[in-house]
Amino acid sequence: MSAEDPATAAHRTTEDRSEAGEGAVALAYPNIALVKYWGKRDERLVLPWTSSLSMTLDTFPTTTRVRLTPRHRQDTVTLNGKPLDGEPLRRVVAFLDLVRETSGRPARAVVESHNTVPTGAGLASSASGFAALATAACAAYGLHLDARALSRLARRGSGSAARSVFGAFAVWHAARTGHQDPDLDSFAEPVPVRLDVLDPALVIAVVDPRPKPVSSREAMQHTVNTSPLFRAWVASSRADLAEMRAALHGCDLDAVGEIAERNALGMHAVMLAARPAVRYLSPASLTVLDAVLELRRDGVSAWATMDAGPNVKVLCHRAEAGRVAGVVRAAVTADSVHVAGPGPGARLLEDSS
Ligand code: 2P0
Repeated sequence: MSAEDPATAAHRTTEDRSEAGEGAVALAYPNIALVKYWGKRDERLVLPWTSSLSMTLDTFPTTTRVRLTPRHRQDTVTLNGKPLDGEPLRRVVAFLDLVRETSGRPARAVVESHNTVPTGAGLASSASGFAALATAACAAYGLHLDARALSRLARRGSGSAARSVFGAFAVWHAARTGHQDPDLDSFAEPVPVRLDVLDPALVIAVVDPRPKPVSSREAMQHTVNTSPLFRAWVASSRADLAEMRAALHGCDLDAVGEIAERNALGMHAVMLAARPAVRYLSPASLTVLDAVLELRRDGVSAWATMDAGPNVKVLCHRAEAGRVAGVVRAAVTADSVHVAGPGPGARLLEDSS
């Protein structure tokens, strides 16, 4: 086996390249919402009822390669080396169809994605997954989008992916300006925060890494359709977002944590009121919540948030993350406890061969 001479590679023609497969590789990180997204007003366009705000992490990235294969009649998608099928495959193919329609290039693709986070366990794997896919697919299909347009596109794959296009803190607008085309009006953008002053960390307690029994997509629509508390959730979420922005602007971690914790508990309350109830929290989740309460009683700024799964993320100061992780680890037989800080937005990697 001999490596290709770089000079030869540089002189390959466009035709040669498309035979070999034009491609791109992208990296994106998950995000954890401090003001949650739970409920769509338009399922096809993935338009949410409420705006949400999150922190993109610096751990658990997804790397995705997209290679065009004009001679193939179908897309091929693998996740961690295993072929996707069923609903997960359908979602990726529908997303690629959207990219094909927008770019005017009908070629099918081979998608290879690698997640470093447990998939489907409420640890935001679809956020990093679709942010990486959107970034790589745009490059592979020659679509030049600015970050806002890229976040709009990523949104169509998975709502929370719109936020992972950006690093650190980002807000995803349900509707930014009341523009007559709601698709154009719902995108994410960065929320400027003085990270050195806020000094945030999330201690992630993986109490159960197994995929959730009900997908968040299904669970949130069931909540919209049946929970009598849903209207109240929409109203309280709007108020939480306004207060969260002020707390972030003031670099007030206690206020950020207090709003995040009540917002997460409110989301779970709305789910619990659905008929039948959607219950993601487990006894271990509640044990971690008790430990967090105990930490606060001891004067540690620690606040919990939970997504569509039993795992708990504890917001605290980076300087205290080791202590918080120790307390959480002692409280539950957590599979693993990780400390994450604010991470970067989605980006293309150099190796785009
Ligand atoms: C969030 N979650 O704001 C909320 C909190 C889970 C709980 O966004 O249907 O995978 O693909 O738009 O983005 C999970 O929902 O749902 C989610 P779809 P997604 O992070």
